[in-house]
Amino acid sequence: MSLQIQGVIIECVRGNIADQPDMEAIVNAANAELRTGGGVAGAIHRAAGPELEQECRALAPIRPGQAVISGGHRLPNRHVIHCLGPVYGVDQPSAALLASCYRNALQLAEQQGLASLAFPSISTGVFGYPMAEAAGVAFTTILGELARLKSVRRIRFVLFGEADLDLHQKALQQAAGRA
Ligand code: AR6
Repeated sequence: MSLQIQGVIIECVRGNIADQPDMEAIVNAANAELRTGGGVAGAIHRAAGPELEQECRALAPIRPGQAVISGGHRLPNRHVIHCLGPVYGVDQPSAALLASCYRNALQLAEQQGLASLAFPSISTGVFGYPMAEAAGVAFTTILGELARLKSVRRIRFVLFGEADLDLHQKALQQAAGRA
């Protein structure tokens, strides 16, 4: 599914965030140390190779809501934008911190003049954020930033499962209806 809003294509697809060769940057659901891990971080670091962790050492640690940018190394993408999402119910206020991940990631992409970036559903795995709530925060935040975007023209959400994809498509439609 794909919508064009204020000149920006926003799409939801099912797949692996580490396998998005047509995107200039992908976003990592990182840990504070920017090391490899489970889920998204594991998939990205495995595909990028050990050079990614090496580069990230100088950028870590980061705080919940923050984002930093690195090269893509062996990934097909020029950059990886690493976001530390909030641990649900622990890093408070969770919604504001999650929103700031999306805002900061978009800002870094703009600073680099990137045209496309792909997000996973930050915080909804190990960090326990209920996915419907997280998707609402993600799309409301992104739609709120669209007017400020100059270089970013395509934003993709990459979801692992069919149910996750379905939920994101509904959340996007809902947020777009309100915008
Ligand atoms: N592609 C797309 N989505 C994925 C993939 C993938 N390859 N793998 C998992 N997901 P998580 P978090 C989904 O746990 O909650 C890590 O170990 C997954 O189903 O990767 O922000 C780090 O080291 C879920 O919906 O990120 C941190 O310590 C979503 O992506 C911690 O986990 C995010 O799951 C970060 O936790």
